[in-house]
Amino acid sequence: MIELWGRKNAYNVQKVLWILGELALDYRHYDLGSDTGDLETPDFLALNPHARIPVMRDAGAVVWESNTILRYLAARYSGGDLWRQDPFERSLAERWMDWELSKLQPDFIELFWGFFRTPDASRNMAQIEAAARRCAQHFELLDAHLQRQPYLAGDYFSVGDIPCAVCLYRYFEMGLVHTVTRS
Ligand SMILES: N[C@@H](CCC(=O)N[C@@H](CS)C(=O)NCC(=O)O)C(=O)O
Repeated sequence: MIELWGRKNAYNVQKVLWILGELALDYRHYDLGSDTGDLETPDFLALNPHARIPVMRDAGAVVWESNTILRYLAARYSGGDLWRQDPFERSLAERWMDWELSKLQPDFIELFWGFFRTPDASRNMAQIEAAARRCAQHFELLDAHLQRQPYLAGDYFSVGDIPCAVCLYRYFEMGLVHTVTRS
């Protein structure tokens, strides 16, 4: 049985919850993280020395880093649907995962933490607005790409769509688009 460690409201855990649902896989979930100290225990550090969630274990094999977990699950369980065998085709999905991790997510997390996780009085609005502008540029780029094709890798849903889509889900569902970028 697959096991997943990480609180459900964590950005990177949501990526893994999505693919587990997408592939209709059974799993056991341990809801932990967020300043409770439970990522610092010897048991958890033995799973992930970086003290971060998500962590997944499948038949004794431990995997951490959300996008790596996505690739693992897609490669192992999607029968080639979400993660293609051909290296070039696979790269069409994977480049968006790397882009999300290195470009989109840092700016989005700055926006999210600066706005939602910071009390009103302590918010640095100039910094928040700068992060919002950078996010808007990233989203315009995504939008332009998706004008040409329905999914990031082409005409099929792939593992490459999940990280960016989790970000977009948060952006729209949490009201950031109205509260920050249009204020
Ligand atoms: N690059 C890592 C980042 C992992 C990460 O920073 N996870 C956050 C949650 S999104 C975390 O562990 N936060 C500490 C906590 O929740 O206590 C990944 O994609 O898995």
